[in-house]
Amino acid sequence: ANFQAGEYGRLLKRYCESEQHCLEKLMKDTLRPYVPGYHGVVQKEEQDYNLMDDLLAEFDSPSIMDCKMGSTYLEEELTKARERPRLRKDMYEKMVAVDPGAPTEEERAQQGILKPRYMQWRETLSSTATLGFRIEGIKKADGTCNTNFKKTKHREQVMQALEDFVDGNTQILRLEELRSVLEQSQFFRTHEVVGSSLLFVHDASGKAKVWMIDFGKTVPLPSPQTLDHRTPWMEGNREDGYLWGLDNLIDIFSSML
Ligand code: 4IP
Ligand code: MN
Repeated sequence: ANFQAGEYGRLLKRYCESEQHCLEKLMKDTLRPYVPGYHGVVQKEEQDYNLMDDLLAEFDSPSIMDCKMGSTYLEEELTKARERPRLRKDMYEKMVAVDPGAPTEEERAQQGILKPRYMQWRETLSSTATLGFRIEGIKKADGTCNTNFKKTKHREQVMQALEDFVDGNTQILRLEELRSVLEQSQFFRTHEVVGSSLLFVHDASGKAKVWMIDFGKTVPLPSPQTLDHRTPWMEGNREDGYLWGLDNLIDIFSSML
């Protein structure tokens, strides 16, 4: 597994160098209140971990939702797949399990697909391609867990899942505030943020918070390049659509409440 419980409301996440670098920089950025507190690298049974705050520690039977924001694969993965194409049998199998008709004839013959092809297919199957974000999973206070959102694509379907998660706790979050902090953040301007999620947490007491998590594929841009995170992606521009996705998410939330 990727996680282990730590002490004092902290947890250990399997070490990833990009994530370490991001969290270190984020501790000094205006985004700090929106990311898990970071406490450095620790070793346990020969394995390195990033030590960070357990975001759930301050909640009582929390409901949790993970939304993956913006694009899900790095441009570098496209280049790699072109230079050294590597057929992924595991991804082919995951694709067939969801939609037996999805692979092309060639892919069927190879029983394998390239990673960017799989990632792009996942984006168009879900709401990522049209709304710039997708729901990955929801765990409710009563213990029920739903990770079956691979085909949750249309605005109405997304809204229904969000309504189910919010469960009348309308106070849920201050997403506009997060958006304006993102728009001001030096870190955000200078990084390609891929495969990162927003973690929403609320509990029966009415307490509700949102954090940015998962920085394994968040990488610094060569200076002086910056991103606005809204311009449509074109190969080479490295735009990730993060704020475009957040705009849509805010829009859907506001039409619900
Ligand atoms: C997974 O596909 C996720 O996209 C992972 O992203 C990704 O890991 C996996 O790639 C890919 O197989 P499913 O969600 O459809 O199972 P995340 O870790 O953000 O959930 P990467 O390595 O891109 O972060 P592989 O290459 O690890 O299998
Ligand atoms: Mn990952």
